[in-house]
Amino acid sequence: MKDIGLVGVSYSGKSTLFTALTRTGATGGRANQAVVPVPDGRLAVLAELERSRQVVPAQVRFVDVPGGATAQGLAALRETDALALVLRAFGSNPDPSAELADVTAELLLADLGNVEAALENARRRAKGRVPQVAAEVAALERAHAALSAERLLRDAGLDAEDHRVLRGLAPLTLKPWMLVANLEEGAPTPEGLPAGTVGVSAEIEAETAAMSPEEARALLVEFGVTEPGLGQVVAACYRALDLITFLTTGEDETRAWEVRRGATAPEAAGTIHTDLQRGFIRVEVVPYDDLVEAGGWDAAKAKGRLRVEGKEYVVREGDVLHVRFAV
Ligand SMILES: Nc1nc2c(ncn2[C@@H]2O[C@H](COP(=O)(O)OP(=O)(O)O)[C@@H](O)[C@H]2O)c(=O)[nH]1
Ligand SMILES: [Mg+2]
Repeated sequence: MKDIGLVGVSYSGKSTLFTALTRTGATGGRANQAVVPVPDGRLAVLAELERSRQVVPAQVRFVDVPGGATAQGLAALRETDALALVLRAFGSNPDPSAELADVTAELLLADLGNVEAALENARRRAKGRVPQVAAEVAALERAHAALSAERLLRDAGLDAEDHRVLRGLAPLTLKPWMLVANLEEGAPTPEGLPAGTVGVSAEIEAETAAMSPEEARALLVEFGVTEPGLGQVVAACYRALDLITFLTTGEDETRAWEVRRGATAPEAAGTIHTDLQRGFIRVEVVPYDDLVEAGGWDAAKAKGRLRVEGKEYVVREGDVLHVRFAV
């Protein structure tokens, strides 16, 4: 499961958004962590076709990092897989674009400080003329140059070797980011923010956290909150991660699984159970759209829409998989 860190200036509504997210079925974890199901319309469709008794969505974990932009807060953010930048678009004189610039500057500065320290250290070690250290220095110099020019590391054109060197530093500007505009109830997402910014009214959504789904919907409608903003936040954060989702379906359950982009069929099988990877023989694949068009797994098979793939197969977004294995 991937971690998404909430980041933003004070009073932008991070903790309020966090409370709202706990409404969507968050369970377990620590007080500042919420495990949230990822909305996926495909699951209900498959479950209906295959008469599944249960639906199990993919999950992401949101972290409301204590300490904000303090060293401790930034260290906690480094451990996450992606950041959700929460921008205040409610209350008096909101200026989410300015906030975005401020937060970006803060994260750039945090990375610059880290890279600078690592670079100094590597330069000292490079005096021993060890070739690996020279490569490390070169990578850190590239990162340093980008950050000094106020460029996010993920936009700096770094190569695989640079990424390898930087991995231990877990730079914040190398992570995928998601922008969330925290809206006045019923107000539209303000103009001027980057494409892909998701709007949500965290406070009203948080107020519904303890309500039944019906009560919650009624209150949201009353406040003119018709867009399912919270679900969009979760879905967009999940999309920002470099993941693909494959599906399994049957009478027991229809389920979404996350796997890194580029994963092979045995690796995907391993996310279901290690036995499935160890004893992997082959996988039966029907892309989701084909399965729905055919009217179910058996119908897809009868119509020749089912493919049998081996160990080299690279799983695609929306593949419905049935792993054949023997242990
Ligand atoms: N009107 C309105 N107020 C909000 C909204 N979200 C948060 N607030 C208020 O803004 C203040 C700061 O929110 P909080 O979540 O503690 O911000 P944080 O510092 O980013 O964690 C609180 O008084 C919230 O009630 C919102 O969507 N609409
Ligand atoms: Mg807070």
